[in-house]
Formats: sequence, structure tokens, C-alpha cells
Amino acid sequence: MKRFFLYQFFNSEVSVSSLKTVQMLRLQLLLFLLIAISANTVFGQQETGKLYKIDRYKSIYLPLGKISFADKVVAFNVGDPPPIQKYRDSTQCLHEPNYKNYQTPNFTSLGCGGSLVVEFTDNGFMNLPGDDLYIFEVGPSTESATIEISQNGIDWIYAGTIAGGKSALDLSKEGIDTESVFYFLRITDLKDLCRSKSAGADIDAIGAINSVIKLTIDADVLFDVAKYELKESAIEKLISVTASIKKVAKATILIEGHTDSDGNDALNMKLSKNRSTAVKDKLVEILGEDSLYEFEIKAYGETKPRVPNDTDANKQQNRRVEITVLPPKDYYENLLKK
Ligand SMILES: [Ca+2]
Ligand SMILES: [Ca+2]
Repeated sequence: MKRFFLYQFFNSEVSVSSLKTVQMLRLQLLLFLLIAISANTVFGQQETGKLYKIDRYKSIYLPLGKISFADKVVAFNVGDPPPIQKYRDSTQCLHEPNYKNYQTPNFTSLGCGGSLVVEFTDNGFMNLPGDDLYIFEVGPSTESATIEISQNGIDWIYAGTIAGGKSALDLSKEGIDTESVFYFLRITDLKDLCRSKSAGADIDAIGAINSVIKLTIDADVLFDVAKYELKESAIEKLISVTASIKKVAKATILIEGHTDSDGNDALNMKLSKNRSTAVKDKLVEILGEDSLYEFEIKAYGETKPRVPNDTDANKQQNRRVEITVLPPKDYYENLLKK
């Protein structure tokens, strides 16, 4: 239909007097088509970071967009008294926020003193510059709750309290290190409001501002002993790794190389550096030169073992390349400008 119209337009017979107008129109149409095409290529580029509404006036920017949110409910211990049935669906606290109004049960009410454990499955979170977590608490009143975090779902660390509309947490305030990646979060209601249809804190979403994707690759899969040329079988592994990286269109990718304790310290340092570089070069090749990823390399040699280098199995665990997909550098640069 569209094509037919264009054909008609470009081939229409016209009188000399209206020729000028038609030429103008043709030019305008061509311009319009050109703009439409270039707009497509710009907007076709998937944008990673996203603004989420907090209230009527404010929004918060999550630099890794929709992957930033908690993905899975691990446990829900509803408080006492509990909220009414329609506010008790624990899965309503997952994924992107979608609160409409108090009547629509698009959130989870914890009940008085209730607690909820969620897991991040396609991302983790860390203590990086600025606020690290944001809890989307909704409903007519903001109730306070404590937040604890965990790397494994077993050992928990206190991470702060949300209260009085303060829903952002900076993990550095609790002295949490800047290396650990966390995958679990527990939120426990502090019994502010127990006599309500939606007793306990009302959670619409749990977002990681400093969201990361962490991938650890066994170095034996990538390299032969003491070598830094990628093995044939490594390519397939790195292609599967890029599938995870591509969940975000723009990011800083940190590649860290580690060895076991066999051999000379300085040589191990050099080896881990060469190996990280080889992984970086291959990832650049697979992801494409013009992609929006920035790379950083860190070599640790044998200085940061995961486990003691006392058995062959442990040594194998220590020989590894860690890839962390972090919020893009310009996100932090913008934070500094504020
Ligand atoms: Ca997620
Ligand atoms: Ca922080």
C-alpha cells in the first residue's frame, strides 16, 4: 500500500505550473524518509539505563535498566497480623515497579513484622560509588523496614534501614567492602503500622542501582598450562559469555586474571595479565568494535586465591578469569558532576 502510494507520487503526471510544488513535496518526502531511517538506527540501539518513577515528582535512574531488579522470591514469612489476602502475593515485589494505586495489588505487603527474602538471578549488586540499592515502597504510608544482604543466602549482613520515605541505601555507610557481589536481600518489617489492610511495609520492587553481572571462567577451559593463547574450545565459551554481557547495551567490563600458586610470583602476574588481555581482545572481536562497552583489565597473579592452594582441585578453582559487567563509567562521571 505504502509502496503503491510512493510509486504514484513519483510517477504522477503534473502540469508545469504545479511542478515546483511537486518538486518541493518530493524533496520533503525524501527528507522525511531519511530522517525516519536515521531515527530508526538511533532508537533501534537498545538503551540500557532507565528512569523509574518514585512518586509524582521524582524518578530514579538505574544504569543497567530492567535487569537491576530482584528476580525470585526465596522465602516469605508473612507478619502477624497479616495483610488482607489480595496484598499477600509475594511475587508482586519482583521485577520492574508497576504500582498504580492502593486498590490494585501490584505490590507485596509484608504484614506486621513480616520478612521477605529475594534473589537476584541475572544480576548481583555491589558497594560502588553512590547509592547502591533502592526499595520501591508504596501505598498510603511509608513503613520502616531493615535490609540485610547476602552473597550466598546463608550468611547475612545488615545493610541499613528504610524509613520515612528514605528508600535508597548506600552500602558504604555500613562499611561493606567494595569487592563482594551480593545476590540475596532480606527485608524485615519494623512493625510501624500493624492495623491496616496492608499491614507491614508495602514493596513494589527492589532495585540495584549498582547492579553488576559477574561471570567466572575456569582458566583451564580457556588456556593450556602456562600459555596465554586462547584454546580452540575457549571461543565457544566466550561466545556464551557475550550472551550474558549483551543483556546490557552499554557497560564497563572488568576482566580480572588469577593463577594458582605454582611457579614464580612475577611470572604468574605476567601470565594473568597476558591471559586477561587475550580474553579482552576476543570479547572485543565478538561484541564488535563499535559496541558501547569499555574494557578494563586487572592482573592479580596468585595474590588473590579463592581457596587455599593446598589440593589440585583447589588450585583449579584459583586458576580463573573473572568478568564483571558494571554500570557504564559515564554514569559515575555524571554522579560526580551533581
Ligand atoms: Ca534482575
Ligand atoms: Ca555505595
